Amino acid sequence: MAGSEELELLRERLAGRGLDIDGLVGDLRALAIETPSWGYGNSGTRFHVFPWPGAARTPWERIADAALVHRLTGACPSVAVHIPWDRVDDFAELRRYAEEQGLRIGAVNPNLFQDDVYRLGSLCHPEPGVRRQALDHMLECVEIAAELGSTDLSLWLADGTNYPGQDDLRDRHRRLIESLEEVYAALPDGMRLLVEYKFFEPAFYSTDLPDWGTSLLVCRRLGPQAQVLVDTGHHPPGTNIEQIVAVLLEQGALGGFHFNNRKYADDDLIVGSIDPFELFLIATELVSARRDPATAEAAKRIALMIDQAHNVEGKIDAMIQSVVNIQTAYAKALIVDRELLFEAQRASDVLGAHRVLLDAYERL
Ligand code: LRH
Ligand code: MN
Repeated sequence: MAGSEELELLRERLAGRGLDIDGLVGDLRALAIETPSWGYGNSGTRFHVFPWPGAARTPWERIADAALVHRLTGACPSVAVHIPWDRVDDFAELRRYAEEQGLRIGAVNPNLFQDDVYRLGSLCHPEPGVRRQALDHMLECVEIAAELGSTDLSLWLADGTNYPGQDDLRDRHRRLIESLEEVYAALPDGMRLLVEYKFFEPAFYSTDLPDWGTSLLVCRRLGPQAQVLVDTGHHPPGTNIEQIVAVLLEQGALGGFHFNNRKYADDDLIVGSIDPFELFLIATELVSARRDPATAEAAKRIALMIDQAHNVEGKIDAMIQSVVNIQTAYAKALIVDRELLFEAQRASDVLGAHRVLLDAYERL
């Protein structure tokens, strides 16, 4: 690798700033990106699902495709699963199958949004019987995660309302807390509950976990094994996602990402395909926290997961492009001249500081 003119040039320039390129390449090689089983199958919109020839159809095929992406990239040692989409009769066998192919089962995602009984919600539903059914699914997923050797239970709730007055918003929040306290109590040591938020859809008036603040409050209420999951497609347009990431990193409350990109709503497009600069700024916050002794420990345990739907493109090709886009953003973040940045910030050199980031972004 050291042979290429360009790389040599970069090596000298970085060495000039006390940055050892082999060390940076080591950091990049250590970047572990988790791919979603559901990203390998056919997916679409409410308008149509366009079948892709050879797309994975079963949990086994989805894991095999994830293993292929890991062999090709060397950067995706784990695959997230979704229950019941990836339900099998013998989860120990699925675990063995994955491990035989060099893969670890990552986050287990319960599904509380595809059952008829969840019309008015699941863990926040007004009826105790429906909440019980949702809780039983969550508790089953805790067991499945343990059987699969997974340490992350990744929860996204579609729960919400469509009309003002449809339900009591304070009561829904109380039900959410009560339900999650029972789930939290069932978590074995070492297992995390990742609490994902989303500002709307499928609910169109209120969503019970709409934003990072509500997710953080819920996590704080539950305890240290509960952390916030930031899906980069779940914010109103114009939201400063890298600032949310910085605050959660500083609070030691960020447990994971669902990387994807959007132009309008929750479009689940390839990460970095619409706004690569935003992805670079998110990576810059992550690298900064990993370099800061005060936040490094927590920042190293953040799950870097992809969550996308590939409606018109090849699934494996799209996943590899996504991995490369994340690696590229992370590589650019690694070469940010931190000393120069801090100096310019301390000197209130507004554009000087801004140009330090632009320099790294445009250099690679
Ligand atoms: C919801 C979401 C959630 C998954 C689903 C596939 O929009 O981001 O993380 O369960 O997509
Ligand atoms: Mn998501």
